[in-house]
Order: sequence, then C-alpha cells, then structure tokens
Amino acid sequence: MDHLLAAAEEFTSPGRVLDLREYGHGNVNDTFLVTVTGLAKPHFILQRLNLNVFRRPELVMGNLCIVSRHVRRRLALALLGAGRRFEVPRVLLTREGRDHFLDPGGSFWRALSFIEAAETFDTVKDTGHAQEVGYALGRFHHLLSDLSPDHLADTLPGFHITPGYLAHYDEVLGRQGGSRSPEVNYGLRFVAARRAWAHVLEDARAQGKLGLRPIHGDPKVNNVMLDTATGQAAGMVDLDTVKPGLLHYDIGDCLRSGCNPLGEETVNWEAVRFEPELCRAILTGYLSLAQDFLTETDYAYLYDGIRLIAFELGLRFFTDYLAGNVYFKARHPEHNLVRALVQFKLTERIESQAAAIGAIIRDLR
Ligand code: GN1
Ligand code: MG
Repeated sequence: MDHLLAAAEEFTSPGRVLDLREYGHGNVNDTFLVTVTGLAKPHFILQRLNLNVFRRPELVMGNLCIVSRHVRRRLALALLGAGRRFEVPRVLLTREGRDHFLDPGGSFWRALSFIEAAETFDTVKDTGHAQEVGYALGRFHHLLSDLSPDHLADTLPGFHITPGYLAHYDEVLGRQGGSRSPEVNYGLRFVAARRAWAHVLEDARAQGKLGLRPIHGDPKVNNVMLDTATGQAAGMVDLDTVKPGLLHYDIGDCLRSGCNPLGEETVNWEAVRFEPELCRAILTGYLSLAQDFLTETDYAYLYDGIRLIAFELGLRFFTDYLAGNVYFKARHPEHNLVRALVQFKLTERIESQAAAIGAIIRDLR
C-alpha cells in the first residue's frame, strides 16, 4: 500500500518502525499494527480512514478525542473491582503535533494507542466470554452516561436510522433490472414483510419515548478486548462511530453479534442461530452496570432493538450487494449477499424466540 511506511513513521518519532502488519478484519477502514523501538510503548494502531464513508474525518477525530479523554478522566476516579482494568484507545500525534497525517495521495492516516496484553475474537467462545462482552458495553455506556450527546458531532448522518436505509434500498432497487437468483428473491420478500415495523425505534424517538445519548455505534464481539491472562474485558476499541444515538442501537448490535455462534462471516447461512444462553450472559454483564441508567421505556424497547439491528445490518449488506459492493469491502462479488443472508436468518431466529428473549429481559431487570 502506497505511503504505509511513511505514514507509520510520522507517528513514530523519535523511535523506529520494526514491523508493520495488517490487523483485524474491519469492513470499512484499513488497520495495521505497528511495532516500534525507542518509544515508551512497543505497539500502536495505524489506520487509513475510508473517506468514502467518513466524509468529515476531522469530526471523527474530534469525537474520538472527546470520548477518549472523558472515559480516561472518569476511569482515574472509578473503582473497577479487584484485578480489573478497562481502557479505550488514545489518539497519538504526529511529530508535528497533529492528530492525523494526509499523504500525498490524499489518504487520511491516524494512530491510536494499542491495548497491550489483550486480544479479540470474531465470535463468542462461551458464556463467560459473552458476559464480558456485555460488561464491556455496560462499562462503556456507564462511563459516558454523564457526557451530554450535544458535545458529540454527527459524524455519519443516517447511521442506524433504519427508515433511511430502507429509502436507499428502494432507490437502489429502482435502478435494478434483469433476472434474480432465489437468494435475492428471498431477501426481497424478507425486507418487504418487515418494512412497516422497521420504523419502531425512530418512531419511539420521534414520540419522545427514547432519547439520544453517546453511543459506541459498533460494539460487536471483536471490538471488545479481553485481557490475555484473566479473560476479563480490558477495553473497547473502534471508536469511529461514537456519536449521539439510541442505546438500543448498541445493545442490538452487541447481541446480534454476540449471540450468533457461527459469526457474521459464516457461509453456512442456513445454519445460523441466535443462542438464548449467550443472550442471557451478555445481558447479565451489560445490566450489571446499565441498571443504573436504563429507564422503564428503555427496557420496553430492548427486544425490538435486538431484532431491528440484525435486520438493519442484513438490509445494509443486501443493498450494498445490489448496488455493486460500493460501501463494505467485499472479497468476492457475492460476499455482501451471503453476509445479508446471515443477518436475515439471525433475524428469523430472533423472531421465533421472541418469548424466550422477552422472558430473559424480564428475569434480569
Ligand atoms: C462495519 O468496519 P467495521 O467492521 O468496524 C460497519 C458497522 C457494521 C460492521 C459489521 C462505519 O464496521 O456498522 O456493523 O461493519 N461500520 C460502518 O461487521 O458502517
Ligand atoms: Mg467499526
């Protein structure tokens, strides 16, 4: 990749780059782990922001700095419990003191501190892992519960607004012609049957039943780092989508990711399931902290949030497939179609277990 080493060196002064390798499986940005010598910390994360998605990168950096500083200030005063730690990435500066580097080709690079002695997994291993994933989201929301969402910019207008994704889907479909595979026909029918309900969270927001708060935006399983020694949540990464939103977007996203043991990248979409025991574990971890700030109405919309974010992500992948894979990175032309089918199946499994999920929520509150 052009300018990769030059970008890493911008953030390495006065040290030296020893190693540079791709890191994680992000669908939008390009992420690298940099190993250095001569700095206080041996690693940092280097990312090239996708400017097609993040059109105002300076706002993304602004939100990241505000949230990272707020969280670290509160953590300095918090008692986490014996042996626990919790970190979020810190923004690193270039040798000129800037929070990003623009290379001669116009790419936007930024660097973040790396959470050492911690690891992530793409799927949940067991209920202990699931509970830690829920705990991490609860801790994150708790740490931000005294930050007004007015301090954060809307870096991604329309993000998690399901009716907006439906409008975009209609527009893409309007441009389509030709024959359709059975999988595409399944997707079309799937979306059609859920259109009216897909407004549920935005309607509740418009009616003043749910309010905006600072959210993570992407609290999937592999954005929670686990301490390699204890297995406990050591922090949350990927703060690009931090912005004002509904907590339900985050809770739904965490559960659609954490309760699907096959993971969102499986090709075996017909076998996808939503595991109630993982749901119970994640909510146990989450509510151990979130009980402090969730309202009666928040609880009333939890099930809808879980169902909706799985449906919404399926819709986003499906639309991107129909549009020719212009948003999510795809390794082959059908990749986003398969990803969509995984989320649609997951949505069906959530729907068929609505009573059990409702009982878990009632049990834990
Ligand atoms: C994208 O790039 P990544 O993997 O962090 C997407 C999320 C999706 C996720 C699904 C800005 O996140 O909304 O839930 O893929 N991020 C953006 O894996 O669209
Ligand atoms: Mg992300």
